[in-house]
Amino acid sequence: MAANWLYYVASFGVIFISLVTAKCSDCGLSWHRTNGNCYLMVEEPKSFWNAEAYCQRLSRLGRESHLVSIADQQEEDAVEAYAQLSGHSTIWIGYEKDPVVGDGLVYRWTDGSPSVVYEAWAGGEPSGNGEDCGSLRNGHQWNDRGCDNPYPFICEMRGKNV
Ligand SMILES: [Ca+2]
Ligand SMILES: [Ca+2]
Repeated sequence: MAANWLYYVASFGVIFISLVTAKCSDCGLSWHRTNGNCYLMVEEPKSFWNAEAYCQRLSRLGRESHLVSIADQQEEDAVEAYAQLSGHSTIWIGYEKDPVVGDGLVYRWTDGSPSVVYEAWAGGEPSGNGEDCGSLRNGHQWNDRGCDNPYPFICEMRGKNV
């Protein structure tokens, strides 16, 4: 009886892991998978909007791709760890000054995620003054930069059920 019980628990574990793995297996081999989302570091520097357009072109059936959005500390930690592998001093993230709100330094995510819920600006940032697009500075903490500047960037493909 105890052996049967163990067998069922083990089977469930294998099925569960298979489902979690399958959820991200259609991102593509070069994507970095964590917490049900997939991230892709693109080394070729592009302006903010060219970077966002590049990420959108990587969308797959039912899975939108955009510049990375950072929803909470857990995702911040995951994205920082991934970003630091590349060693770039500035990397675009998908956070842009909300043109509807104007000059109020209110930001929004390009993928439509709820904004202003979680932010990790460096001290004194966002500085504004024509810097309207968000970046990761030295792999951690955020800094607004001029959107036309070309930087490497991280795309995110969200999980199917997110
Ligand atoms: Ca995200
Ligand atoms: Ca700034």
